[in-house]
Amino acid sequence: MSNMLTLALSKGRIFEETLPLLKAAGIEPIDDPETSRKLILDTNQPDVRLIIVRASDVPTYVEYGGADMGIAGKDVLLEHPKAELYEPVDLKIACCKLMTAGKIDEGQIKGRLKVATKFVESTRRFYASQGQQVDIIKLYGSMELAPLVGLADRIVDVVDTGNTLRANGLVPMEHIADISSRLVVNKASMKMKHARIQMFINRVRMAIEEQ
Ligand code: PRT
Ligand code: MG
Repeated sequence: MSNMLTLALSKGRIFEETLPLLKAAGIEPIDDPETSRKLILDTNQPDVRLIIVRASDVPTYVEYGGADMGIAGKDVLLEHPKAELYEPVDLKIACCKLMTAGKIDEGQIKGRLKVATKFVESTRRFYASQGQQVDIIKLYGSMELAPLVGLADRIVDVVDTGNTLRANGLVPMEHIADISSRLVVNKASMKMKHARIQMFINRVRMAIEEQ
């Protein structure tokens, strides 16, 4: 299906915030991923389809050609530093900050800092840039729990309102990076389907400027 254009994205906030941009590019999904169990969504354009994947799998699908394009948070892309991808557009959606956080009353930390996170690459680079040696503990979710039960001293996570940290007695500490979602494109697709992808990029860029 070489004339098919496939866009990979995750459901939830990225899907919701991408819909208006897709609409501006003339693309409207026929199924709703929140109610449908389908992982391949047809659109009003017979040669454009959406695939629904885990947020952290988007770079993998796009790099290896399972999708021509994808939408992924910069936090996710930073965990794939060697991925062979083009990243032509900052969509300025699903914005948040990558931060360190710890307990409000953490007191003196003895020995080497233990940091729990699913963002191992960004965490390693951040503390290396500070010249600080830390032990990184890889988790897949609910990072806020780690300091509360003594698994780690600090966490690195994305923060939006800060409500989740506050609800768990944690405070944001250091700012690591501003995060937003990016359009990523497979390198071979960019050559083979150049006109259509460039048209999509242009329409999405115009929609972002109008927002
Ligand atoms: O669930 P899964 O493991 O598949 O992936 P995911 O949880 O990363 O996906 P999803 O859909 O939750 O997030 C997709 C992308 O949205 C992320 O990669 C970020 O780029 C972006 N984004 C923007 C966020 C947030 N804001 C955000 N607040 N991703 C997650 N959060 C979580 C955060 O981890 C914490 O648990 O929301 C909580 C904090 O929110 P506040 O408002 O309480 O600070
Ligand atoms: Mg999630």
